[in-house]
Amino acid sequence: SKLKKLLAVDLGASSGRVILGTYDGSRIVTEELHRFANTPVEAGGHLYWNVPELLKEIKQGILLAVQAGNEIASLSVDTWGVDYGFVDHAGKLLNAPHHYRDQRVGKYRARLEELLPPEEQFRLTGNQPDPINTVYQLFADLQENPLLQERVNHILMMPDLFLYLLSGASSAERTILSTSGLLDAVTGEPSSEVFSRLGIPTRLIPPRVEAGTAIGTLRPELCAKLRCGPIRVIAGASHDTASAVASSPYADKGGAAFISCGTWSLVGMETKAPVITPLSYEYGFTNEGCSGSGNRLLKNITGLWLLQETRRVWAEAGEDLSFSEMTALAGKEGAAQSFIEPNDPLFSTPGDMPGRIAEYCRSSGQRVPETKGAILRTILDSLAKSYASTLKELEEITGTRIRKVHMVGGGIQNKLLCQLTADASGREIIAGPVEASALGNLLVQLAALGELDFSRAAEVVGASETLTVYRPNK
Ligand code: ADP
Ligand code: LRH
Repeated sequence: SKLKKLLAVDLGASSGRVILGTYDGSRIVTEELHRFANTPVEAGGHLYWNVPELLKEIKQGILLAVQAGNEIASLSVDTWGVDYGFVDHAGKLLNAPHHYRDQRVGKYRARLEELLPPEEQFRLTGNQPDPINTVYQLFADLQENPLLQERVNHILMMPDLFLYLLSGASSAERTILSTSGLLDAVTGEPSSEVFSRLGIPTRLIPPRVEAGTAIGTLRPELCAKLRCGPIRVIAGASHDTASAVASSPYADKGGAAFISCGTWSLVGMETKAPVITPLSYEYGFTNEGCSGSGNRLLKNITGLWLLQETRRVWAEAGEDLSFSEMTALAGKEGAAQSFIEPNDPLFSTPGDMPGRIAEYCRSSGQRVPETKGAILRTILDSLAKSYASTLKELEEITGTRIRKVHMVGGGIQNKLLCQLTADASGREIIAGPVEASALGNLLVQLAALGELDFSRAAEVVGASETLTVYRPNK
């Protein structure tokens, strides 16, 4: 049969990429056509997405695909959760969208939680209350600038915004919207309770679409400029984590957990329905949507962000180490002597991670790691420990025994981290794919085009990717 060629645009914090997928009916061959920085813009003490620059890079990726003679059937965009842009009544993007690490929300958090206490947010939406969530950001924006209510026609979550800028079609895709803290856990529709308590009009959310909906085609002007034929634009599993889970090669979802390992580490399981119990709340789990009908029960753990910021700070101080050099340094160290709690708020904003790690160890009465290797080992061992305890919590919450753990994402290139995770958890780790979000993005597009029955997704991933198994050392 004819080869199908598709583009996945995956906008991660460590980089954005445009990946070409070629599907022959049983395997997907991926080729990275374009990788670019996705650095938030700092202006006036605030952090924003650089939308024009990213759009330029996405177009460049499409151009590279076309110039190489590929006939592209469709494309889709996935990004991290929670962020959004405002669209005015004329259909224009209003303002630069904020990045969730921006600090404006702090001022309005107490007011929001007075109107809608955290326990109630969880009960209503299934989302773990977190000041980065859309609901917190949106409330803060509308409080800070009440005129916005009149000027804004609707919001678009970031993947939906890029799809809109590429196609002109507005949609609210479910997986990305499921990170917002705005949806009713039972109906999957905007929670009237949440919106009315916070005085936010529900009209701000465009019509919902399921993951895998063809919403339009690339704008004709753009096709003319890029000299390409019509390219379908598909709302995929637009949340990068939903895409990553969609490409996790599970044999059996029942006894398997995932660790999506990138800037964040998302540790969780697929369940049939949201798990909203006092214990899942207490342990800090959230419920998000899968492509298809399932639920992602997971915990957001501050992940390789710790390494990214450490790397940046060291580079600024004159020593530019690659991630593989950092892994090698950590590998020469013995096991960590001191541990951090990755989710401590101390580590959530950009800054001097090595300094903050020292501060954390000092104030918790632990030895302060002195060398670069020791600092890196503290980060990696702490992450592995945190994954291990989260897996135990998952077992407790769901009453299932986790027999296998699929680790996916860029972080699995850190073989030390994979092995430490196997050791700390006492479980077998199956690592792969690395570009899980892009691959999931492609799989959902193929299903939307009618080229793939999604129940075969794991089989296709298995045929396309090399998986590595890590067994726990005693
Ligand atoms: P995101 O999608 O959030 O941008 P990725 O899934 O691309 O993140 O993962 C990025 C992380 O992968 C980096 O922070 C880094 O820790 C890790 N990584 C990337 N390349 C390597 C490498 N060659 N060796 C070890 N780790 C790597
Ligand atoms: C991972 C991720 C995660 C959260 C966070 C904001 O990239 O999407 O699932 O939503 O970013």
